[in-house]
Order: sequence, then structure tokens, then C-alpha cells
Amino acid sequence: MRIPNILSGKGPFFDALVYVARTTLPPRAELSKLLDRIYETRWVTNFGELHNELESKVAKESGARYAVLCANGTLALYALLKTLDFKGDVLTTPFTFPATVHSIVMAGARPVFCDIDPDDYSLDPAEVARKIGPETSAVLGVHVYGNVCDVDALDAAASPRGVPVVYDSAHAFKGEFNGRRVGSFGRAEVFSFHATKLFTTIEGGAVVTNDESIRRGVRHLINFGIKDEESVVAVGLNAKMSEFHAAVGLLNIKETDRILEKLRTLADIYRGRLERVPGIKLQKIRPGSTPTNQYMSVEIIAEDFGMDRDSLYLALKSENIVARKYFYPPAHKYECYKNESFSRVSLPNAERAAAGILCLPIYYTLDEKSVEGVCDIIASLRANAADVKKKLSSAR
Ligand code: T4K
Repeated sequence: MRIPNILSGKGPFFDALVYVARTTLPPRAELSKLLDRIYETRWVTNFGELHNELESKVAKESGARYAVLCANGTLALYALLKTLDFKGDVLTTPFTFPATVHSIVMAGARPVFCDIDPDDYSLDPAEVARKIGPETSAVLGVHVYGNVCDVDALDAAASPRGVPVVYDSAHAFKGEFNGRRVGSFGRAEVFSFHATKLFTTIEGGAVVTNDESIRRGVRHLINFGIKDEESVVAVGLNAKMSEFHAAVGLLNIKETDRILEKLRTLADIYRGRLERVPGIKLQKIRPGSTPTNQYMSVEIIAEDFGMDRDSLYLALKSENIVARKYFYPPAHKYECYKNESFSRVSLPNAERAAAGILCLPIYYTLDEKSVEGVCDIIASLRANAADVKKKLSSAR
């Protein structure tokens, strides 16, 4: 077994940095053809031909009647929440990217954090049932890492009280639950098509829904609130997707099945290799869920692994592996919310997950051998954990 670089100093396992994600770019020649079209028409934004074509494809791929493309996932979330005019409390998870919670606050509602399931890291429906009340205007769930959250239980907790459920599905484009595509759950769902996502338009996102009034509202909102040339019906903003972004999307969306297949292969290797390593806990995939494997998480149980998550992060870095602590800190610990009453909560499962989880590299152009390499390194770090820990604490 190779001695980890952090102990031997012989140099990193990987010659170049291996990131947590990498952008999938379409073939240049094909992109060039689409750019020619844009150059011919000189129609570059404001609901152009390529935008409209991509919008229909996104709706089709998500099993929803309508899609509204947006400049990014954050603005899509904001536009959805603002359109639905949620004024009171929005029950949500603290174990997410800042965009989820900021969009609630920016839309004028108040986040109320519920703890997560300790095994799949998504919103715990029992917590939602406990915290739901007369002030609750909505529930916002997140399909963490692309694993579909407990949509049935969330619906059962919210529906009898007439509380709508919406989803931040940033990680879950083309994920499925019991054969049903992500995009058709709750009143609406939101995707991110950021450069790091399995389907990317570089920057981009979408709201998908079966509700025509939501489609209309979001569409107005992302275009300054303009309804037609003579009426402005909402305090809107500019969050449209340009033709250049749509061009990248039109080429990339054709590749999504291949990308999903590759991510599945890599995730299977990780799972097969890491599930028996003492001190490593893998995300529980709920029966019926077909995850996208957008992110590959490992939770480090320090007592059994021999070192904590932050030590593993540093030791991987010295091998040129840039793992990420998604999602640390949990949202109720953000500095920007420290004076807000909604941040004064104890959420032990979310806090444990945020302190213990590391996301490992997984993306389309990563090869199987590299994933095996990452697993070998993790195994050797565990085997040498006591020395690694000593080395790191003497360096501090
Ligand atoms: N809701 C959830 C649950 C989300 O996770 C996100 C975004 C959103 C909402 C909001 O959606 P958007 O508004 O972003 O559409 C990244 C992404 O920027 C962000 O989209 C994503 N979630 C989040 C989980 O990850 P950072 O700050 O970690 O990105 P960064 O720049 O460190 O990039 C990560 C790795 O990706 C790099 O180490 C290398 C690779 N990369 C990055 C860029 C920028 C590339 O290969 N190419 C690139 O151009 O947030």
C-alpha cells in the first residue's frame, strides 16, 4: 500500500488537480454552427429561437407541462417564491447551498429550519409535520446531491393543511422517483444549469411546473414584470437566459443520458469500494429513487476512521484531490443570519452532516481509474490515520 504523500513527501498521487466537478463543454464545431445562427439573426437574448427550443426540451425532460428558463438557479428560485407570494414561514432545510435560504429571505418570507434525516440528509418529514403551523406558507425541499427527497411524506405532512410544497432540484435534473421524473413533484421545482452541473448552460436554471399561472408569473418576473408593451404587472427583475447560453444547453442536453450513465458507473465504484471502509458512511438512497449522482458524498465518522473530515480534506488536498465540504456551514450558522431569530435553533443532524461530509470528485470526463485512485488513497489514509493526524496537528 502506498504511503500517503502527507507522510512520505514524495509527491501527490495525481499530477494535476482533480476537482469535485468539471464543466462539460459541447464540441466546438457543433457550437460554432449554432453560433452562426445567432450571428445571422443577431437575436441574442429576450426569448429567442434557441431559448424557446431549449425551454421545450427542459419541460419534456422533466415531465412537467411548462418550463421557464432563467439566468441561473438562484434567480429561478427567487422568481418562483416571489411569484407564489409566500409571505409567512417557509419550512426548509439548513443542509443546502446558500441560494436556497437566501432566495426565501430575498423573496420576503422567513425561513424556518427543520432538521434533516441523518441518513439521506434531506428534509425530515417528521420535523416538517412537527413545525408546520398557521404561519407556514410553504415547504421548500431539496433533493440533496441528486437523491430525490421524501416527496410522498412531505406531501402528506403539508397537503392536509393546504400548504404547498416546492423543490430546489438544483442537483436533480433527470433524477427519478418510482419512475417519475424530477420536475413534476410539488407545485413547482427549480433546476440549476450551472457550469458544475451534469446538464449545464454555463450559467442557467429553470422553474418547471404544471401550473400555467406559475409559468406566467415567473415569466413576467424574470422580464422586469412586463406583461406586454403597455403593462407592467410585477416588481420584476432581469433573469432571462441568453441565446449563447441556450446554444450550449441545446448541445449538452443531448448528452445527458450518457452523462448520467457515466456518473452512475463512477458512483458505483465509489460505493463498492468505500461502503466497507470503517468510519465512512454513504448517503442512503431511498428505495424508488434513481439519483443523478451529481455529487458523491462520504460522511466521516472520526472515531472509526481515525481522523476527522477536515483532516481528510487536507490529506486529499496534498494528493491534488480538491474535495469540497458541501454543505458547510449549515444555513442556520451563516454569519449573515447571526442576528435573526430563525437562526437560533439546534439541528443536531444537520450540524453533524455539515461537520462530517466531504464531496469527492465525480464528473463526466473523470475516468474509472482516477476514482479507483481516490479510493486507494482514502484506504491508505485510514490505514495510516494515527500518523496523519499527528502530522497535521504538529503542522497546526
Ligand atoms: N440550490 C442548490 C441546492 C445548489 O447546490 C445551488 C448551486 C443552487 C441552488 C443555485 O444554483 P445556481 O444559481 O448556481 O445556478 C458551486 C456552483 O457554483 C453552484 O452552482 C452549486 N450549487 C454549488 C454546489 O457548487 P462553488 O462555489 O462550490 O463553485 P466553485 O467555483 O468552487 O466550483 C466547484 C468546482 O467546479 C471547481 O473546483 C472546479 C469546477 N469548475 C468550476 C467552475 C466555476 C469548473 O470545472 N468550471 C467552472 O467554470 O459553487
